[in-house]
Amino acid sequence: MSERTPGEVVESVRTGFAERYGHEPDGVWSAPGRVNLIGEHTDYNGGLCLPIALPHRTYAAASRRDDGLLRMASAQQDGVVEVALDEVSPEQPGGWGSYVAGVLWALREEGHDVPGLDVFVDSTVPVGAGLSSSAALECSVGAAVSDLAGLGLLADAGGRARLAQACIRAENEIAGAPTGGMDQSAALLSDEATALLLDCRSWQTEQVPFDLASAGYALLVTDTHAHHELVDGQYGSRRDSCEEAAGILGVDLLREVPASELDAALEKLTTDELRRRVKHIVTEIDRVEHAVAALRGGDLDEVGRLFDASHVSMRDDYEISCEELDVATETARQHGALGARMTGGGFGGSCIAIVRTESVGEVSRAIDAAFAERGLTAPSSFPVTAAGSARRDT
Ligand code: GAF
Repeated sequence: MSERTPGEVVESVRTGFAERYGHEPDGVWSAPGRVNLIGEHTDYNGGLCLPIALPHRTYAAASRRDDGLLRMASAQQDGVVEVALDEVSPEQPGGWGSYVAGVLWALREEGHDVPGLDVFVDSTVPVGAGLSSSAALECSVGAAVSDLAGLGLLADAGGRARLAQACIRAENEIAGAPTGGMDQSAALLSDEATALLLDCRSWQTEQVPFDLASAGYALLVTDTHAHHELVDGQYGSRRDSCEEAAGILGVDLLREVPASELDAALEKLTTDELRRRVKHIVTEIDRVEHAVAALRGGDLDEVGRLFDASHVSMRDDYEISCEELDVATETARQHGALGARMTGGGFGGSCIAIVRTESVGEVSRAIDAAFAERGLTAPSSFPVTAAGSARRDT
């Protein structure tokens, strides 16, 4: 986990830019990673989710070019990747550059006049940890393009929502990851000390107060360091199952199945697997509504119970957990967490737990010990608070 301050990363990204390109950047923009409090795999079903933005951010130093060329470099990658904006496609430039180039491509597809760019990025969001490093990259670049092309998309929630949609298209259509939009929305629309209640059917948002510290609690994130890769087929196969089930049930999106009609819907499905997948989605959307009510009512015990129920649903019905996530969440509970659940796409990545502030060290050490006992790679645990969204830094 990087301990660099935002000011240090802004400085280092400016220096890295100047070293690569031989001139100063026009500015530096940044966007956060996220953890989702609850509402997993609901976004592509038009459902509800409740992410917070992390203090960890990706920073993009950028300057305009007038020749339609995009050049990209990163503190975390070797070399400079180049592509002409007219040639951006799912094959070009490929690799990490697709997440950058895809954003410029998508904004052009939306009819915006987007110039070429020199970009240098650096990040404090752990990569492959399920903390949304891809969306942080897309949205930091999207913020830079919006300002440098004079699009004004950062000025209000409507513009930010349009920029989020462009970043979602970049990820789906150029980077080839069939994700659902929660992460880009979190990176662009979150506020400090609040969680973002996101309705992924209407794309309406509401801010829900999220300040565990004043109640004596902390949100502990554990990066299990277990493999997490969204383009490896498992995520897509869950999405396919949901679309298949929606087809059988005669709805466009599983969001249209109310929790009160779940049993009747399950009877219509043809396989146990489809029944389990639908059960997770319908109950998870319901849990988001209850979690929002519990947070608004200051009932953290209930939020913890909902975290636990969500984890069980993802482990047993959606089948996206793994040994590391189960061990970390179970250990956190045994050491007094009000609740714990995996967060993000699953199959590795991170989990979250609500723990008493004074127990953060004890719970982290207990998780380390449980991993060591089982011969699992050592995890990293760290408390987080809800941070702000994409912005211009200099
Ligand atoms: C990943 C995806 F990118 C999101 O769209 C969402 O589906 C999430 O997994 C699961 O809730 O982060």
